[in-house]
Amino acid sequence: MPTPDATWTPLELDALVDAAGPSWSVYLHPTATSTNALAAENPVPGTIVVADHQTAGRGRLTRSWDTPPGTALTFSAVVDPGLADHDWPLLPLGVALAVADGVTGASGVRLDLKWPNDLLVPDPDGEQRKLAGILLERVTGAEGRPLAVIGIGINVGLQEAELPVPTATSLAIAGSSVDRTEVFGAVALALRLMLGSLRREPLAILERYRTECDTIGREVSVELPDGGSFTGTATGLDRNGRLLVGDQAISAGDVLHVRPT
Ligand code: BT5
Repeated sequence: MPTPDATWTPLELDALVDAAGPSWSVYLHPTATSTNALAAENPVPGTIVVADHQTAGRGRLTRSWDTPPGTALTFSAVVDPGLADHDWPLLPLGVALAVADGVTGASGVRLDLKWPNDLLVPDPDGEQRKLAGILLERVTGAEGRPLAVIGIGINVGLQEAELPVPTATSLAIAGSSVDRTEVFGAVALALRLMLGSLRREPLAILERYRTECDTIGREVSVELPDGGSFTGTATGLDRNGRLLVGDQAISAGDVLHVRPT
C-alpha cells in the first residue's frame, strides 16, 4: 500500500462526538485491527467505535478491507434494532440506504446501491466502482439480546494511486473534497433516523430500497456460498429482502452487475 499523503489530518474525538450528536457514544482509536472486532468484544448499544486507521479491516467471508491511513472512514456502530426476527434481513438494506443518504448529503456525490449493501459510483466510462462497504454481524449483548454490529468503510480522500483494488473509488476521485468528520456526522444521523423508521415501518424501508436499488432490472452474475454460480436478470426483492433472479430468491451470495453490452 502506498505511503499516506503527509498532509492528512488525524480524526479528533471531540469533533466526532459533536458530529454524531447526543444519541451516540463515540470511541476513537488512532489505530485498530478491525472496528467490528473491537465493537463485538463488549457490544453496548448506542456506541460507535471509530479507527483513524485499520490494520486488519474485514470484508465479508474471508476478505479484507484495506485503506491507507488518513484517507477513509472506518467505524462500527452497535445497535439493538428492536426488530422481529423475520425483519432482521431488512437491516442491511436499511443501513445501505442510510449510508447513501449520509454520504450524498455530506458530499453531493450520488451513489448506486448494489444489492445487498455495496455503494458504488460510476466512473467517467460508466464502470461502477465501490466507494463504501458494509459488514453487518449479529452478536449477543448483555441479557442475551441480539445486537447488530454495523461496520462501515467509506473511501473519502483516497487518490487513484492509493486505491487498494482497481474496482474501488473515493469521494475525492468523484470530485468532492468533503472532510471525514462531516461524512461521519451525516452517516451517524442518517443511521439513527433509518433505525427509527425500520422499527416503525419495516415494509416502507423495503419499498424504498426496492425503488432505489440499482441491481433490480440488471443482468447479474450470482456466486452462491456453495461455489455454484449463474447469471440472470434481477427482477425484484421478496418480503425478506431476498433478490429475485430468474426463478431463484437469493439471500446470501455475491452479485456482480454484468455490464450491458
Ligand atoms: C465489504 O466486504 O464490502 C465490507 C467492508 C466493511 C469494512 C468496514 S470498515 C469498518 C468495519 N471494520 C471492519 O473490519 N470492517 C468494517 P466485501 O463485500 O466482502 O468486499 C471486500 C472486497 O472489497 C475485497 O475483497 C476487495 O476486493 C474490495 N476492497 C477492499 N478494500 C476496499 C476499499 N477500501 N474500497 C473498495 N473496495 C475494497
